[in-house]
Amino acid sequence: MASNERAGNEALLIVDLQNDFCPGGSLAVDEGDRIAEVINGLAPGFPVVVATKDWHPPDHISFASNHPGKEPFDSVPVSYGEQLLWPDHCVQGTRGAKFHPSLDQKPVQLVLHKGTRSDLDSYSAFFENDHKTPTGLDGYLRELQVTYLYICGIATDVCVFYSVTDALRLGYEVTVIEDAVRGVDQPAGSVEKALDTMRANGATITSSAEL
Ligand code: VGL
Ligand code: ZN
Repeated sequence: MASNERAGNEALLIVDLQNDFCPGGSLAVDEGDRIAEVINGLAPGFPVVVATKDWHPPDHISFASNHPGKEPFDSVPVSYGEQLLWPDHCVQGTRGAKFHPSLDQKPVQLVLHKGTRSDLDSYSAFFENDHKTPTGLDGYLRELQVTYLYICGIATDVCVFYSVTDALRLGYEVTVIEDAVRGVDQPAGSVEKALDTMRANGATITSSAEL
């Protein structure tokens, strides 16, 4: 099926295509900016397009800078388990938190901000990291009768992975667009592992050319 003939129950979910996750950003993912072109080609064909933004306050719990003596990629125990620490990124209102300029925002209907609370991180587009607090996205998609989700964006092994995992758990049919995702891959091999796990959990992994 050509990308301009998507069915009415299909939505495209673009995860965190923001400056800080692209080359030059504070938590840059290799080639993060390269996926914009692929996404721009696909998005106009979808009846529903949602984009998420990681959107943290400066005192966010996931920033190593807010934990004296800790470095990025260390972890700390928090109320909802272990929190992996990151360089400061996607601070609300900053340039790093903006969508990458190569992303065409015109087809995007809903922009969902996540990770907005100081004391709670959010990798998944559906639930905060306590795995209980919903973002509202499931309700939005259900009301629009969406049952098929095509997921792209950053990072394959973090926010894309957790969004796919929750989407499957919530009963959506999920396809990951392999040439429209990029990962942190820290530690090395985690992108491959994330793809394998998503496939094992029932996601389809495919390329944009096959849509
Ligand atoms: C992400 C690390 C920290 C992501 C967000 O969008 O994958 N990764 N915050
Ligand atoms: Zn974050």
